[in-house]
Amino acid sequence: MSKSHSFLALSLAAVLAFSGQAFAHAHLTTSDPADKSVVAGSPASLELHFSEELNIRFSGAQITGAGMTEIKAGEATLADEGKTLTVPIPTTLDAGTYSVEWHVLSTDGHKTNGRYSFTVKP
Ligand SMILES: [Cu+2]
Repeated sequence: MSKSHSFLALSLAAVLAFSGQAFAHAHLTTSDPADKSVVAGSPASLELHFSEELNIRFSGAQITGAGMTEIKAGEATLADEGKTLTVPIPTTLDAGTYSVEWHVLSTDGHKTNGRYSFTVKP
């Protein structure tokens, strides 16, 4: 490979890496309850706001309470042009810390996942 060719290859790789970060995957931008927040009372639902439109068939969130107890959530729906994932919480959450593990498929075909937590005040 000549010098100019390897430079071109490097530039292309840099451009791809940058565009991948900027446009590609659905990133969690904000949520309600927010990460590490303390809320008064049990939330009726989770709202997760993403940077990209999601495919609902392959997107969801799992809520886990103290002692790894699984919280049964309702059926997730999309709003806000497919960028907001709403997960109903039909049960009343006791005081304590809950973790939310989300996984989504954006409409560009990329999967992302993550985790955050919030606390329900006694
Ligand atoms: Cu992507």
